[in-house]
Amino acid sequence: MPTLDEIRQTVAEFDITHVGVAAADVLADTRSTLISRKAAGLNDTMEFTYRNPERSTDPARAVEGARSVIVAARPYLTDTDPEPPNSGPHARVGRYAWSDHYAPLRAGLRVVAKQLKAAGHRAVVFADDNSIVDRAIAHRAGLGWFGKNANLLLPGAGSFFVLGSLITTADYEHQHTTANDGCGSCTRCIADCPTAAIVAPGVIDAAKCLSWIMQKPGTIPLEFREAMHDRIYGCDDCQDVCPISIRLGKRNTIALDPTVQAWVDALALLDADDDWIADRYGYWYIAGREMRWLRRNALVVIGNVGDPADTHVRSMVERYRADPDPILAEHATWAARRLDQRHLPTAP
Ligand code: B12
Repeated sequence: MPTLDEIRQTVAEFDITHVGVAAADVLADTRSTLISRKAAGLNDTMEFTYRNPERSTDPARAVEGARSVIVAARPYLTDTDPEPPNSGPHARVGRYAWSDHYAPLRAGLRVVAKQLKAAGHRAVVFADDNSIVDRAIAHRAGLGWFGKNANLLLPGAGSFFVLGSLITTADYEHQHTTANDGCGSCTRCIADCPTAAIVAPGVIDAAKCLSWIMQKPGTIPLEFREAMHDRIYGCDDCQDVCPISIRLGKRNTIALDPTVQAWVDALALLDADDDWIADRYGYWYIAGREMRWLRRNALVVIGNVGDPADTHVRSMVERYRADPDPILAEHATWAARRLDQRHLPTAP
C-alpha cells in the first residue's frame, strides 16, 4: 500500500497540491449543522448533502469498513486571466467552472484508489458528490480552516481549491491538529457579498446566494436579477474580496488553458439548441439537465449588460418574449424593460 508521501507524489502529476488524512468516523458536528440549518430553511430548496445528513456525514455509509479518508485539494486560480471579449453581451462564469476541475482531481485520486485496491483494500473516490461533506472532511484532515465566507481556506494558499476524498478501509495515520483560523477580524466577504447571503460568519443563506439562485430551477426572484449583473453560473465575490485568497492564491495557480470557458456569448447561447449548450457546459450542475435554466440566466445578463441600442440584443429578447416557455418569456420581458430603463438618457 502506498505511503502518504508516495500518494502526494502520484497526485502531484494531476496538479493536486495538498493531501491530508482524516479518520473515517462520523462527522457529528457537521451532521447537526446540516440538520439545524435545514430546519432554519438555510438550504432553501437545495438537496445535495442536505438530502440525507446521516449519509453525507458518515464515510462508512459510502464505503463499508472505512478507516481513513485521504483528502486532496487542487487549485483552480489561473496564472493569468483570459481577456474579457470586447464585443456582444458576454456572461461571466465562476472560476471553478471555467473547466471541469473535478475531472483531474478525481483522476489523480483514482490512481491511488487502484493501488489501494491492488493491496486488498476497498477505496472509492468522491468529489462534489452528495456522499460526503467535502469541506468538513478536509477540515478534519487539517487541510484548512473555515473562512467567514464558509469556504475552506488552506494556510498559505487561500480558498481557490476544489476538494475531493478517497474513502478507504486502509489504515493511515490521521491528522491530529486542525488548521488555525486565519480570518482574524476581517469581515470583507460578509460586507461585500452582493446579496448579503452570508448571514453569520460561515453561514450562507442559500436563498440569497447568487451561486445557488443561478443553479436553482424556476423563476429568479426579481430582487436578485440586477445583482446577478453579468453572471451566468457561479459567483466569486466572497473569494475575490478575500485578501488572503487573492494574495496567497497567486502563489498557488495553475497554467491558463486556452480552452477554458470564462465567458459565454449570451446571444450565441440563446440562439443554440440544447445539444450545443450541453456539449459546452454539460459539466456544470444544471438542474434536471434542463438547458432552459442557462437560457433564463442569459436573458437576465442581456438585460443587465446588453447594449440597449444593439438590434441583435433587442430582437433576441423579443424572440424570447414570444417563447412558449412562460418562465423564459417572463425573463425576456424583464430584460426588455431593463434595457429600456438603461437606455434612458441620464438627467443633465
Ligand atoms: C451545496 C453546495 C453549495 C451551495 C451551498 C454552499 C454552502 N455554503 O453550503 C451553493 C450552491 C450556494 C454553493 C456555492 C459555492 N460552492 Co459549493 N458546494 C456545495 C456542496 C455540494 C455541499 C456543501 C455543504 O454540504 N454545505 C452544508 C453546510 C452545512 O456546510 P458549509 O456551508 O460548508 O458550512 C460549514 C461552515 O459553516 C462550518 N462552520 C460551522 N460553524 C461555524 C462557525 C464559524 C464562525 C465558521 C467560520 C464556520 C463554521 O462548518 C460547516 C459544516 O462543514 C459541496 C460539495 C460537497 N459534497 O461537500 C460544494 C462545495 C462546498 N462548493 C464549492 C465551491 C467552489 C463553491 C463556490 C465557490 C462556487 C462558486 N464560485 O459559485 C460557491 C461558494 C459559496 C459559499 N460561500 O459557500 C467547493 C468549496 C471548496 C472550498 N475551498 O471550500 C465544494 C467543497 C465543492 C468541491 N468539492 O470542491 N455550493
